[in-house]
Amino acid sequence: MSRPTRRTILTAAAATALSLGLPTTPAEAAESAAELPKLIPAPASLKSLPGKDFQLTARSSIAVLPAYGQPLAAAEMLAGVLRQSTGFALPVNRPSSGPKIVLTLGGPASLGQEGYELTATAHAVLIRARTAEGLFRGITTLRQLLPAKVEASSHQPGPWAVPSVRIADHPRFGWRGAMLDVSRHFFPVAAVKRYLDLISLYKINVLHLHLADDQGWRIVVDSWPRLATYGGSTQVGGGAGGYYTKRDYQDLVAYAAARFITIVPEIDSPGHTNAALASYAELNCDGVAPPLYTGTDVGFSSLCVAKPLTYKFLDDVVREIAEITPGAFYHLGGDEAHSTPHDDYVTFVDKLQPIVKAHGKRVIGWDEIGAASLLPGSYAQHWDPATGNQPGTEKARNAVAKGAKLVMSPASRAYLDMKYNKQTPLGLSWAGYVEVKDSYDWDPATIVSGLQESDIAGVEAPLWSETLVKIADIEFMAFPRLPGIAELGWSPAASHGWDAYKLRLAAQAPRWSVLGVNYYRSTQVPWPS
Ligand code: TNX
Repeated sequence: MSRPTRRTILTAAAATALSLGLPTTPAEAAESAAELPKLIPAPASLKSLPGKDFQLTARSSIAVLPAYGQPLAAAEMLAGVLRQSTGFALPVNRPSSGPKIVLTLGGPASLGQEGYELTATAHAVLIRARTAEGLFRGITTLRQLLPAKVEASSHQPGPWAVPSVRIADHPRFGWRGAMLDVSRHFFPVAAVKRYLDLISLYKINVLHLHLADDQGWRIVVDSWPRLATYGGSTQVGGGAGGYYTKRDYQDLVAYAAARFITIVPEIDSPGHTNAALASYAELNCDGVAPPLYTGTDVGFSSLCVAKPLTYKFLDDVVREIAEITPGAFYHLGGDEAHSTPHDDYVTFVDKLQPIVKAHGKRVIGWDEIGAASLLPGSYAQHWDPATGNQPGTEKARNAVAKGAKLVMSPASRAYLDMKYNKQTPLGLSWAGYVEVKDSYDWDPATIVSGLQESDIAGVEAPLWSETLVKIADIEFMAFPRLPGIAELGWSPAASHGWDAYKLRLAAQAPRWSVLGVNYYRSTQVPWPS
């Protein structure tokens, strides 16, 4: 990123002014005006332009070309955000005399599916992209270029300036995920929507929902109704649990899609299946249903690999979930199957994959699935905390050797459920403490040895919920770490650097305050007071 470099000899008065943060000379004033806006994720290219800032006013409007279809939906969503806080009418595609925001479909092929260009001058903000998705990502950037109070849900006083800039941007990786465990504790639709709103601000494009584990089955399957009604009737600690109806799930899928986020459903198997085994005795090898489980142990349950009924069950489950999932992937779990003998595990993964394929989905699983042969186009999710060549990292290389691409979620970096430090009241620490710098300061392509950039599909930040019961808990663990993972997924490796990042991160805090986000005030970050 380029920054104007100009040396000025300071007078004493100027030095005082400087220490107060005031512009000193006209040249200094120009230089501070040219300070780059603090964006997360950092765009691929960002340059200050000379000339006055753009000002959104009561006479501004939003213009879209073409004036129909998805670009119009993106424009209406932007107008919805801006009208609430500015109180301006901001008509869409009706002539007005003030400075305009213009959204256009088009631009060079190099922008790709999610890329965009944004040019802000005194006259207009122009966002150009080849897809509605690209326009949406550009709108996300525009929101960060406006003052933090633009995120408020009530009228705020202006001014509403956008610095004069030129941005050309596209993501490094196609998969930039967040995972939410709704099994250990159940989170209602409204909480998941809130999380979708927050992650979309950082250009996250996948929400992986961990829908079934030992402690709860959280989605209706009509052909096996007790999974939800009985298997979903409790959670860690013995509370009431809950589950999504198909309509709830479809509501979440649509809400996510409006933010260009794809929902990836996970039904963990063959381990982590106590809720299913408790719901149907016939799924157990011995025909006896275990009790529901409300503790936090892992690795004690397994589907019965030898029983044909197991695959009839999975065929029904995958079919019903695939029917209501427009995204390409079905996550079959596959982690910590400590009670499934190794040969059985491989047999199981071999048998489940064609079922997933038959229902039109591609497979993703935790990286243990590399023990089996993998169908072309499969992804494996690397979660072991090990780095470099350490034991544990071979699972990622195995999966790549089987033809899979990797979603990188190393627990020692990307797990949002790890405590920040010893004092953190929530979370676990089996993978160590993960402070904000730890979660940001790594490279998805090099954290495990022996991988190429092209082996990496992207990154994902999992949030397991053994200790989390409410949305404020989710927020506290995700913020401020989630924006860092989002940046690792989006921004070019060359833009990486903690010293600059921590300033950009600090600049997000006023936005979180306006949005009421319960974030952790890490001492590593120079928060504005
Ligand atoms: C390991 S990571 C698990 C989960 C736990 C998590 C807690 C992985 C694929 N499995 O079952 O919830 O640790 O951090």
